[in-house]
Amino acid sequence: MFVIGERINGMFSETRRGIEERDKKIIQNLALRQLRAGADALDVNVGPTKGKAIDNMRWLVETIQEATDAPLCIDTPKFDVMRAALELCDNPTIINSTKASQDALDQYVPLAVKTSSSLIALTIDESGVPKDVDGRVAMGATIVTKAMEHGLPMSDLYIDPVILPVNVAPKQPAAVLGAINQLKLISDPPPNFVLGLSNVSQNCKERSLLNSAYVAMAVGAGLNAAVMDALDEQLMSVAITAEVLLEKQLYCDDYISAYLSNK
Ligand code: THG
Repeated sequence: MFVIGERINGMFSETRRGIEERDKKIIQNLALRQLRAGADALDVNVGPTKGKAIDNMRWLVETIQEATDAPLCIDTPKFDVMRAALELCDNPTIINSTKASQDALDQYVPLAVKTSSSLIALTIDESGVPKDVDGRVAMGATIVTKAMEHGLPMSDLYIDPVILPVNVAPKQPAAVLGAINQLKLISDPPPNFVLGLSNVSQNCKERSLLNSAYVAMAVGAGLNAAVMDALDEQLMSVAITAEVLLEKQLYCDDYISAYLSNK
């Protein structure tokens, strides 16, 4: 499982304060704690911070890169902010994200190819998030076709079938799993599959339990990456265990520590 730590996001009050007060220690500590807990990459999202998004994003990228050379996952819906961040990134980078409309794909897929970045593409277009499996599969097919057209290898493409909170959209968790199952079959080799896992439990009680149960189900459907809370030990252990049970990782008596120390 490719774990993208979610904590460097202005949605969290501690991170927001770090960005607004230009407090490098807060951000660098969050970066290192997530990597120590098993994150492979770090999501970088300015969220609802004061100031210009482009300045905040540039500062975040530079601040994190002073502390680590882990891959960054630049999380912004704004193309100019994305381009500015990619210019500063020294290491392999993930573009998070593009929508599945033709115009957006024609902008973002060439940007990924030109900058040798991976690309997360959401199954969202002008009409929003599809309500069912079929809508997601149709958009996933559009994304794969565009990636092939522009020469982006499937190993660099991550399809995100967009999970919504279970308390307001109770049919969506199952629809997302159905979409991953079907989309795995449309291309050989298949692309990667990613989710913003914590979305599923937003504004719910028992967040860790919901996230943990869902990650096990999603890994079973074919999920191989997630923007997730790497600092939640139970969640990380369940994700690793799900992979052991599908023989994506080898079992040994100490498989959790073996997995984490192999990072
Ligand atoms: N897909 C992709 N990227 C994404 C998402 C996605 N990036 C952003 C988001 N969705 C995933 N990251 C988060 C980060 C935080 C929360 C949810 C998803 C979250 N935050 C607390 C809340 O809203 O309750 C913040 C409050 C706090 O603790 O301070 O839940 O879907 N590709």
